Amino acid sequence: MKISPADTIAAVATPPGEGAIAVIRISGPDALAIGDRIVRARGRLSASRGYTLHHGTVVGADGMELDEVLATVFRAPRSYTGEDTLEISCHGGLFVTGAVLNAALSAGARRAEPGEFTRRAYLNGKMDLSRAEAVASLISSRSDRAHRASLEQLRGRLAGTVEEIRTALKSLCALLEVELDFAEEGISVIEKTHINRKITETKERLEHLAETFKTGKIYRDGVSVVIVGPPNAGKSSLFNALLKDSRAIVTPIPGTTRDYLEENLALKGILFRITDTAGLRESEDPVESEGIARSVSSVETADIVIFVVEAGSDIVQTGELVESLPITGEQQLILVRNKIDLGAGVSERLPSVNHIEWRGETRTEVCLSALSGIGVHTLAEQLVDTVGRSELSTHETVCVISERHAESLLRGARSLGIALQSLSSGMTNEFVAFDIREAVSALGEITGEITTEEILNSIFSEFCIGK
Ligand SMILES: Nc1nc2c(ncn2[C@@H]2O[C@H](COP(=O)(O)OP(=O)(O)OP(=O)(O)O)[C@@H](O)[C@H]2O)c(=O)[nH]1
Ligand SMILES: [Mg+2]
Repeated sequence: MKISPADTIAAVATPPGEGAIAVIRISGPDALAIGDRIVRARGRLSASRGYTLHHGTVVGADGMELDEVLATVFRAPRSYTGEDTLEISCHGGLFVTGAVLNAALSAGARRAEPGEFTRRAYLNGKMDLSRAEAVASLISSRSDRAHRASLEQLRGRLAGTVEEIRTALKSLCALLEVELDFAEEGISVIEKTHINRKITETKERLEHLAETFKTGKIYRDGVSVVIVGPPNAGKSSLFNALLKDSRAIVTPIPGTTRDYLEENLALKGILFRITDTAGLRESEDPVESEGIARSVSSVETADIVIFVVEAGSDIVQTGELVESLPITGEQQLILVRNKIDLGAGVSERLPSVNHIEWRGETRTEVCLSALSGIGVHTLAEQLVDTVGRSELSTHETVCVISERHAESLLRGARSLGIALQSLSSGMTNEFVAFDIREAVSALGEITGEITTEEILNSIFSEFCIGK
């Protein structure tokens, strides 16, 4: 995508579909002149002050009236993009928004590319890169935590922390370089141990910050939970009970669920993506076999696996079935003993949560009844707890929600690791300063002090059009 500051871009900024209003955004040097051409209002928009609202009628290229609108004038640099901008609020219908956009295009605007408004905001210094990215993650937030983490980033929390670290590293470099001037005279300006401590502390801080991405990823993408187990164990009943909706088909016939079903569930501000799967058994039926293969592969990508069996079922057989699944040490396994209302040998297991030793690991076992609802709430609490345990107990208030940022932080930490090696092997300050500068530039990629066209293209192509 080429940016030419000389051109003016336009797009529908609201989602497609019917709504009370829709907004068409026009930004660039000709935005207000284009406004004059297409909006018949009391005065000329191009002669109006910024932050003014104008009632008018939009006319198409053929002079046909299209809609009655409200147009907001923003004057550079006081707009989202930093350029002259016109936002036209028209009636929210697919046809009418398309017609108003077309009027703007025929009057001289160019159709905006995805994320181009925000890209211009970044290029015009209205926001740093990490805040521009926060705009995209705020829009795609599906849970309270994701929303809060994005908002913090939008408010510059991450950028502030990163800038603070960069500044400290830059002064450290300056110190090292000053000392270099004195070195010939044999004068030492700073203690080597001081430098060592500073670099070590910063390296650890960067690693901690990068670690917060584990939590940030959970906030952003949600937690994937898959419900598996033998046929008829009550997986679909449990899925429905968790969602409080009869979403999946439940029957007494084993092999009812064939394909997997996925639904979102928000618990304590965290998004859980829950999947119900086909019961695991040997099957001759090609349709069922395909369903079972899908159940097994959905286990591979899950964060939490809920393994459901009937309460009275054989422990050894259950163990063997669990062992046959591709569950890794990274994943959490919760064993559910369902149908406790039938009272099949589980009375001693009530109340509902137990911690059991299984092949050297402590696993959680929840006894419940998906049919009556007893213990379902306890399982939901266990899901939230499981995530809580993997949430980090660092002192960092910043939570990194972008993989790109986590990678830059780690790259910075690695360069500082090399700087420490250079220091301990007695290399001259020049070498140490060089490694620190590498860290400074890795961090600069987060805020966009240092960028390449490639980085910008990959970031802004993720945006929707009109943003
Ligand atoms: N008594 C009792 N019956 C239950 C309970 N949970 C499920 N059932 C019954 O068990 C049968 C099977 O339930 P499903 O939820 O379809 O089981 P499933 O594990 O999804 O089965 P497949 O999709 O065939 O693998 C149905 O008749 C349910 O009503 C429970 O807690 N108590
Ligand atoms: Mg089922």
